[in-house]
Amino acid sequence: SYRPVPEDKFSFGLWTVGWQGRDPFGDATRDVLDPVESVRRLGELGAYGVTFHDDDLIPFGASDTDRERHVKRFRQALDGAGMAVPMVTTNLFAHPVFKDGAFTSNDRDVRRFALRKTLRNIDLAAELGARTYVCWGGREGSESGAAKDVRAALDRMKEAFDLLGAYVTEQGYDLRFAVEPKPNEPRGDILLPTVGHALAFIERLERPELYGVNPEVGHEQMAGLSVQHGIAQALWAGKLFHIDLNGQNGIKYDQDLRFGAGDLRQAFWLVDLLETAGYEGPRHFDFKPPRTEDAEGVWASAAGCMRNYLILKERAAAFRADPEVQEALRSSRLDELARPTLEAGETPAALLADRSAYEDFDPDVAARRGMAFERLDQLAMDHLLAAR
Ligand code: GLT
Ligand code: MN
Ligand code: MN
Ligand code: MN
Repeated sequence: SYRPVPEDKFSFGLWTVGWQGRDPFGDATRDVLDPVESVRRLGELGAYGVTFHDDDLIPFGASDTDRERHVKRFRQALDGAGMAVPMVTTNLFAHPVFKDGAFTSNDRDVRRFALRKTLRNIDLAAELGARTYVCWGGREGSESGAAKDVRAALDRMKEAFDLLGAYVTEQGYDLRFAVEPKPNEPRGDILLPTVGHALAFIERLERPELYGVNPEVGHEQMAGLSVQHGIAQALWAGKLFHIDLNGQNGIKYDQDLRFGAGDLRQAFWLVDLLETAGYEGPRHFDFKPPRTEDAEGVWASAAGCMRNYLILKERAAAFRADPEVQEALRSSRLDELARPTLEAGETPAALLADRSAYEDFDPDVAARRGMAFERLDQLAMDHLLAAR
């Protein structure tokens, strides 16, 4: 059965099911959704956790008393539904003050305000037991060349992340940061546009171990990149702290479709990767139920995300378990790729002395060997389509 259970570690952002359908061309098509209702419904559907931006829970500018009231109701809803808060994030993009960015706004006072807004919400994240703090810098970027000195902006970005890292360390919070890349939208070009850019940036920080990435399926695809490759490299670097699962059809606006919609084959390989690489974090959905849907359509869309993950998980496991697939993998020499190219302790001199590696190696013979990838991929296709 494809019924989600808490052990599956499915989580949803309050802003996903709560999206009212406002887009650049049209007004909201759905009513405001009470976070308390979202917690209850998601729990009933089988999710184990919810995530949120400060402003999803506590309206921007709310008084301290209102803030406490919102948090208290939310806590009660979590307890009632047995739901966790694995991740929290900051809204540094909706209010007009962030029109030129937050951590990298040209305006210094805006940058200081953004840091304070983030620190305040980190306290709440720690209080609610979150282990990951996502930073999506959607407004950090530009539409024109002279508007942003990118090297200076990266200095400011580093300054911000270093400060956040120092803060959680001082406070003793068990919280790590996950940078979420996106190539464009809402800015013409966003800083840290892909997983690769983010991974390189992290290594320049004071405490790199505190930072990883939160890749979003559709965001890599918007850049025309392979999600499977990006996520695999993040895993290889030990940096896949969190993930935003959704669907996207190629290089166009950020579609945020439910997981499994859009590029189904990439979704299949992604699930195969997460399930075989030992990723233990939340399977977090960051999607937008299309604005054509009413309230029931929203819950159908959320349920579809989890159902599709479970179907793909089953299909990927069947693929890996199939003896014919295992044989095909050997024919494609995947086992050989896993073997180091040099013998243990082999030196450059030893390689130079190995005549079989060069003088006696016949590139023309090796070039004639087929890789047998087509048969292998068809087996995957058969499993994906449940034709085997
Ligand atoms: C916003 C964005 C997402 C980010 C969220 C975290 S907010 O909806 O489109 O991709 O993950 O800030
Ligand atoms: Mn996202
Ligand atoms: Mn998106
Ligand atoms: Mn999104």
